[in-house]
Formats: sequence, C-alpha cells, structure tokens
Amino acid sequence: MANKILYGSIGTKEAMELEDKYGAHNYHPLPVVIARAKGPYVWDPEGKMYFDFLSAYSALNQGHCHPYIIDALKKQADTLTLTSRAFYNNKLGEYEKFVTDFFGYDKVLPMNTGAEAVETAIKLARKWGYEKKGIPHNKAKLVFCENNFHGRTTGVISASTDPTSYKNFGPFLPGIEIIPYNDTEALEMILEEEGEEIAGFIVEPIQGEAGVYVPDEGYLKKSYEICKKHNVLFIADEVQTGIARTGKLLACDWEDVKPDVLILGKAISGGVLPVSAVLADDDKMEVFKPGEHGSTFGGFPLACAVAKAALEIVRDEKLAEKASKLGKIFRQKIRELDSPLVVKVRGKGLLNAVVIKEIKGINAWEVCKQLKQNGLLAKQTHGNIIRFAPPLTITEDQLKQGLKFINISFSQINEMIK
Ligand code: IF1
Repeated sequence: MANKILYGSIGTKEAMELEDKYGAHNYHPLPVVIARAKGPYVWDPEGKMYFDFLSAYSALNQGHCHPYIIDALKKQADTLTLTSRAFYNNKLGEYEKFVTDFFGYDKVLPMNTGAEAVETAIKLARKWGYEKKGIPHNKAKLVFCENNFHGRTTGVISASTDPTSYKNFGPFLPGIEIIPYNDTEALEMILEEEGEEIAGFIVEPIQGEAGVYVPDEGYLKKSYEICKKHNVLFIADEVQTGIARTGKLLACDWEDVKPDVLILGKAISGGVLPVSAVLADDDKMEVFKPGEHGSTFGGFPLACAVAKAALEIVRDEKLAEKASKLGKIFRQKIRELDSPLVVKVRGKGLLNAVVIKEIKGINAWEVCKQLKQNGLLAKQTHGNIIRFAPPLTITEDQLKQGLKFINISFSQINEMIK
C-alpha cells in the first residue's frame, strides 16, 4: 500500500516515472522526490523530511524559500515582471547600483544562468583584448585550467577537459589554452610564451565540480600578479564559490584578490530564479556598445527585486561569517568519523567534500543512498567524492544534527563491510 501523499498531488513513485518517461535523460538523480522545502529542510511527497546538504550546488545559500526573498518575489511579481531592455524600468538601475556597490565594481552586465555569464566574460575578454590590448584580429586566446567546470554551453565546454562534458559536441571554440590548476609556473610559462595574444585567464577560486579542490594558499594572488605583469585579465568564476559559500563574500577575498572580471550566479538570487552577473570596472566593461550583447531576461525587474533581497540576506544574516565558523565544525567532525571509507575531507567554509574509498562495492553513490535513508541529501561527483554544502542559514544545532545522520550512516556502512 503506497504511503499517503502529504505534499502535492503525486507520490514519489509517480513523480519519478513521469520524469523518466517524459524528460530527457540528461541526469541520473538520487532516487528521492522533493515536494516541499524550507530553510535547510526538504520533504518528499509522503512527508519524509531530509536535510538538504547540496543546496542545489550552492544556489540555495540563503536556504529554501527564505521568507524575505519570497516576499520580494511576490510583491514584484504582482507589479512588473519583464520589460525587455528595449525600454528602461524602475528596478534595474536601482539593482545595478546596489550590486556594483555590494561587490565594489563600476559596472554590472546582468544575465540569467552561470554559463551565460561565463560566455559573457569570454566575449568581454576577447573584445577588451582586441580594442584595449591590441591583440591582432581574431587571434585572442583565453587560458583555462584542467578539470574546470564553467557550465554546459558550447563555448564553455570548449574549455572542458572532461569528456562527459565535451564528447560529440564539437567542433569547439578556438583560442583556448589549458594549463594545470593550482600551478602558477604553468601560468607564468604560457603568458611568457603567448601572452601577447592572451586576453584573459578564467579560473574557479576553488574547483567545485572537480571535487572541491582548494588550491594552495597564495595561488590566486600569485596568478593575479602574473596576469597583471602580462596585461591579461584575471577572471574569477565565483558562480559556485561566491555569495559567502566559502566563508568570505567571495572566495577571492581570502587572498585579497579583486578579479578584473567577476562572474556570479546561483545564490545571487537565493535559488528563487536564474540570475547571473558579470562585474567589471569601466575600462573593461565599456568595450560593450549598444546592441553587442544581452538577453531577453537579463536583469529583468523580477530578478532585480529577488537578487537585491537575496544579497541583503547575505549581508544582514552575516552568512559568510556563519559559513566560516560552521565549516570548521563540519570538517572537524568528519575527521573524527571512524570509517575506513573516509579518505579525507577538504573544503572552505560550507563548501566541503569527502573523498571515499570504495570497499566491498560500497562507493560514494551507495553512501549517498545510505545518507538519504537516514534523512540527509548529498550527491557524489566524479565517482568517489561526496560534496556537502548545506544552506549557510543552517544553525549550529541543525548542522550537528546533520552530522549525526552522517555518523549513523557510516556506522551502518561499517556493519555492511565487516
Ligand atoms: C548542473 C556541476 C556544480 C559552476 C561554475 C558556472 C556554472 C556552474 C563554477 C554554470 C554550474 C552547476 C551546474 C549544475 C550542477 C552544478 C555543478 F555539477 F554541474 F558542475 F556546481 F559543480 N561556473 N554548476 O559550478 O552555471 O549555467 O548551471 O547556472 O546540473 O549542470 P549554470
């Protein structure tokens, strides 16, 4: 007898069957259906509650359905949602002033998804390269790092080194150079050799998808200085690491690096609707002239209202400080776990990952299923790594409760592998 449905009109089984039958199979989700959410909690249709320790890959730093953000959404939705950029509106300029003040830049170019913001940064860097640096026509190059993840659009996957991201999607964007991550000598070398034609270096301050790879202390600062020496734009993709996730407003803040171009997405809107942004000072952003770039929904009034509210929460609820404090507790408790599967834990703030060693068929996927059984949702990446990233609004007690569920799961697994 199927369990009673408490939330929504369809149960777990039916929801999964519908997605499987009518949706493209471009994902392999954990077998759980979310029907309701609030703060760090989600519920399935039958009413089982889980901790969300993924936060939609750091898009929900403010927690699910934050009342202040939802209120801003509702108020604006009833008034004005979209005007297109063919006309001015009364929300965009106010938001642009707020967000440029918030992050300390002259200008912002509002887009929707993170990938679109990365594509925007690619176009900005190339145009700046031709018009400001004097790179010969159509010769501009961009440097990316191995194991990068910057989104799924064709231009962006041209820089990917992960066959899952690029196989059979070619031909790709030319003018892309790949160097090892966390290797300033490699950056120095390629800029020495080809710097004249290199417009920008695009880097994640922490490589999220690759498995929460935190680079050596000083990597960002040294890379920034090398870029300055060769008149190359230092472009930080903070779509996942930004918005307080790593314990500072931006991950670059840990090394006092101000990127020439800053790419934001995900939690800039608190996981309510797609909002992204590219920020830069006038001497870069002025290369874009009317009609040269944009998007139907880029910076639409509804997004402006939601994103402003989402950023006010980051500021007013001191989410960066919280992430830093709670992240230390999380990593310490994981290190105390008594489990042969746990190889290491790494991360910064509340962006963390646990590296798992498969034992007797129990791999990261199986661990995630055990965690789900015990009321906590997390997801593995690249086979053996589990990312843990709860909303930054989680309380210390809630975090410790979640850690208890993690502890129970590994104890149960210890029994399985005896
Ligand atoms: C999915 C991954 C994470 C990003 C960085 C740009 C983008 C992303 C550093 C593009 C997006 C998302 C995509 C999402 C899952 C998630 C993800 F697993 F795909 F790789 F976080 F690690 N730069 N990351 O992390 O932003 O266009 O998605 O708004 O399901 O593909 P987007």
